[in-house]
Amino acid sequence: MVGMARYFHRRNFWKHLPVLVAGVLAGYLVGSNKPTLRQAISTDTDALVATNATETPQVRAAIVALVRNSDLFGLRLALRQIEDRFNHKHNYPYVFVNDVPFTDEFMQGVRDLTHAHVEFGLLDEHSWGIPQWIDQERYAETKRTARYPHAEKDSYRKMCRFQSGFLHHHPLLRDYDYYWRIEPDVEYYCDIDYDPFVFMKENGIKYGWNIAMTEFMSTVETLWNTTEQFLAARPDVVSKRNLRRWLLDDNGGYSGCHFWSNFEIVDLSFYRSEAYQAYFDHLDRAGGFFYERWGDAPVHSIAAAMLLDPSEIHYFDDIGYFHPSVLTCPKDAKTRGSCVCDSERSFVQNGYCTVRYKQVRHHELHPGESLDTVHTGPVIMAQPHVIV
Ligand SMILES: Nc1nc2c(ncn2[C@@H]2O[C@H](COP(=O)(O)OP(=O)(O)OP(=O)(O)O)[C@@H](O)[C@H]2O)c(=O)[nH]1
Ligand SMILES: [Mg+2]
Repeated sequence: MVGMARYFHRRNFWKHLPVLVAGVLAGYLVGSNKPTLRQAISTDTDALVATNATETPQVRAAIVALVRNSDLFGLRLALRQIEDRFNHKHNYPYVFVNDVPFTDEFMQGVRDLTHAHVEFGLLDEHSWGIPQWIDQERYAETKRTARYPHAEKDSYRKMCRFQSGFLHHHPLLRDYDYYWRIEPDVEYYCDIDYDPFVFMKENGIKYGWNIAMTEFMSTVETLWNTTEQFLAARPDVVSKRNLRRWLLDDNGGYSGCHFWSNFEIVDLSFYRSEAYQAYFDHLDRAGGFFYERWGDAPVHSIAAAMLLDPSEIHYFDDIGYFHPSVLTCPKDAKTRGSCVCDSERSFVQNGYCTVRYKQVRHHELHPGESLDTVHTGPVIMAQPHVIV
């Protein structure tokens, strides 16, 4: 509303009035109040309901991040883009949470970039601590000897555990049915001219992703075994149709394939379900968030793959996106449309986990994409993921 009032006060409004009237009239004549077909380049080919962008939130949803005060600049970069590419049309609220109080500078710096409602929250010790059943000596030994990114950090492990099991229960998220996760320094390369929340709701989609790749296997050495114990103990929660085949390699071992959770759009009823909670509790008790360095991305992904029907999972391959070191970009977007990215620079789109996902879901493969030709070795990452 604030934006609208400003617009009316600008001289531009009067200049554009004839065009606006003509547009409204034309829209009325062609029946623009009916849903129009979504202009998507998506190859996720399940039968999907068309959706329309709207000016006010249609779904109880929020854009959410766990962040540090020191992330202000990176978050402002990300926020500017998500506002320009999507949220200025919708005004979905933002929720930011932190393990220490946000500074006034941080809160102001975020609020300066949006008209949407913004809330800032603090975590409790229960959701951010190291549980009392963790053997401190064993954990210290892991931190001392492990050789993978963030191996020595308590905070990174607490972050992964929090995002796996607690973020969706935060009191500030209580009134929301969906969230869209963002992170500092991510970029959005294309206009998003439909509402992914409405799209998910209308199509019964519970988990939306757009980057898939393999995990550093030394961070998840026992994750799959621990999962299998759970699945054996709780066959009642395993989806009859599931993406188990995507999680396993040709030898039946854990492939490490996972959806990157720095971008995920989720129907929170999934994470708040008894099945997901039981899975998280089982993992948490096993201690792998600390004895290894289980990430929220593989945890969310295994849960989505095993507890949801594949039709409840959607690949948002029409959303051009970058998280430091990895990008994804709609095919052929380099020279047309609103995107400013080049899919040829994306190694994940033709990567093993994406192609295998499409194969398992029986998606049409693009020319040149086949499991015989994709890169199957460990993921090659830029700094800071170089292991010394
Ligand atoms: N409040 C708070 N947020 C954190 C902490 N550690 C990480 N985060 C946030 O959690 C999210 C993920 O952290 P990142 O450091 O980006 O983790 P990552 O993307 O797996 O790793 P990088 O590739 O190194 O960026 C980001 O939004 C961070 O701001 C922490 O100790 N406190
Ligand atoms: Mg990150």
